[in-house]
Amino acid sequence: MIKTLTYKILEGHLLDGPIKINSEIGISIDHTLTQDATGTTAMLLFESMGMDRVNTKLSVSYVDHNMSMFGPENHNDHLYLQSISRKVGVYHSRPGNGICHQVHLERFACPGATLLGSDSHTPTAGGIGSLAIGAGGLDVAVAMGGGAFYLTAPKVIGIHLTGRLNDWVSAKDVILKVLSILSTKGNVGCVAEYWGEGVKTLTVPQRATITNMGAELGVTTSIFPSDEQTLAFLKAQKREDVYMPLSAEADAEYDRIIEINLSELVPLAAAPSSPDNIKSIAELEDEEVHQVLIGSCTNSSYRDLMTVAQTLKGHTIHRNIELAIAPGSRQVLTLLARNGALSDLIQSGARIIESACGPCIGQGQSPGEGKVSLRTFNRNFKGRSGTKEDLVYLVSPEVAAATALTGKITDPRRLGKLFGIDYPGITDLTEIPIDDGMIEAPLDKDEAQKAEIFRPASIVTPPAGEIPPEHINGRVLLHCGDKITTDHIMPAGTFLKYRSNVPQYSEYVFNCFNKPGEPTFAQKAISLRDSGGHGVIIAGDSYGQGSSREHAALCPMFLGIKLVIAKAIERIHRANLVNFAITPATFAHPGDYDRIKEGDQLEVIDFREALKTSDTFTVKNISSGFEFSCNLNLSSREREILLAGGKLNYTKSNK
Ligand code: MIC
Ligand code: SF4
Repeated sequence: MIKTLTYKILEGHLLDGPIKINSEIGISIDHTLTQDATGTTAMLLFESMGMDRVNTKLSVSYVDHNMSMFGPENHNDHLYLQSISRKVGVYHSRPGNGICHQVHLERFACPGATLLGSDSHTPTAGGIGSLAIGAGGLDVAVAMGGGAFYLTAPKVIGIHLTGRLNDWVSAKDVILKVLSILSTKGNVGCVAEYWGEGVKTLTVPQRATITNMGAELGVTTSIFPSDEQTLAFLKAQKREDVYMPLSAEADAEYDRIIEINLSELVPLAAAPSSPDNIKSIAELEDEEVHQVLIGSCTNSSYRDLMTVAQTLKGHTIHRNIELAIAPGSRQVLTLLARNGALSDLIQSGARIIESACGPCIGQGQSPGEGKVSLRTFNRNFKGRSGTKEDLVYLVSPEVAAATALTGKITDPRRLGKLFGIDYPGITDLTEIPIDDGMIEAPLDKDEAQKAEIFRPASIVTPPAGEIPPEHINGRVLLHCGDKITTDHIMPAGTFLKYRSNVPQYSEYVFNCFNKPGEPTFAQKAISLRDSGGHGVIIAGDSYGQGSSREHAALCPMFLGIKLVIAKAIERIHRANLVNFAITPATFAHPGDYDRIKEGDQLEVIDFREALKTSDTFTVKNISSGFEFSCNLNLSSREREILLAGGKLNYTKSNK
């Protein structure tokens, strides 16, 4: 077989094989990344496994998500993370230093390395040629301890790039184009690998925009070769020592090839409320907009923000628009401050917010109801902005800047005619003053022994899982449709501050489905759990897409959910369910989904026995008197984890 770049890196890291498409493999992890919203739990689980020192080449903890600090919880988390990082050997990027993926790309990511991160946009580092994968915090904790990471040996989709982007067309338009072809569904177990002449025309930050939002495809990761562009980026970051050229073998065998001619792309948008609802800006022009937000781990590079600054320079934003900018890293913000671009942005009327995730995770800047918000972010799931009925479009920085000036969705290619604005044509800097003062190195082993971990009362050790019941005595607590995201299961935004307290956070499970005056999902689940019943979730396609947050499994586990039956379940969430002893199953006949209602009593006899050996089990719907069959697509390792009552118990007993 002629090798893809993905398989070259996988083979170089193989611990448990053999590599055969669709079979489970274990790989070694060189680097890990955690952020505060998932990292506190990851670190607590690391401790619960009895670990006291990381066993990777590099582990970094970032504080970038929970930054609003209403109440003491967020600050407590920050201090816990700082203290445990120092002790267990993890670098700690302090609040203010920037968004994990942007900072990791700038300061740590290496071509050819494997990176596992407790955040679904970890594949950003694929822009530099890392094999970078998002996972639940428990999987990352195991990798921090030196354990293998298990994944399905992927199919590789080769995305062949030719041509060169035209002025005002952006890397964001490339990934939006890919999303229009592949959609957010049906790509589980695939990697998107970019190759071809067009690759050479894209800088590392542009590539990182593409691999970042590759997460929305539902692929395991996305990756670019490492070449002259990679070397130039690393030189500017004074890290050329980690450079190595990397590419697929000539005529590598891809499972599918997608052709994209960069020269033919036009400005695009993901319309409300899915990242694959792609429209051309030309189709949307003249739609009134009230908010423009620029930043996030997708579009925070120097080039992106300089392009915005140059476009807005000397103009005031339209009277209908509120514009806010969250630069992705302290490095980028400092560069803008030093060269005067920050003052151009401020002059134009932009509100500068801190270098963090901010509004991307619903921490402020929620739009008014029915008011269109244009964002350079990567997700526009309904309600993620903090406004229930929001209308969020995802666009490039170029479209965002043009729209900020006109108050209507605007094709930036018209800016010359409208305002006499020329294409800024920003290029990356070849030399950057480096300052890692906000990245704290861990203590050495001896000093670490004496160091204390900060343990405030707001941080509660997550509960361990239970062995699955012998028989399921279940009730359907929720019957939900397609594309239920982990944001629907476990909301972030203002609830983020409860991430370190599972019992408290669990009160908000499926909050978006709760109706005023009726018992909440959590209340129904707890009363069922306490009366000895087992909660069951029935779902459609792409269940659990989006974020890697393991709380979307951990909190339902706490509420007594034992089984999820869906038409299809997304990769990271499925792994999280197994890790927390909730069995993920799929309908053998997807049509059975329509025959089940909320409140139905379901029974599975010999459920535990089925988990041991069988690939299917039969569910009896007592309420309507029919039986249906479910598939269990479990590896033998996953069976063992489920039967042990989750990965924490499994890892402890296998130490
Ligand atoms: C997101 O973009 O949804 C997040 C917040 O970064 C999550 C992680 C989390 O929920 O903490 C992700 O993408 O994994
Ligand atoms: Fe942060 Fe948004 Fe990126 Fe998630 S997608 S890491 S919330 S900036």
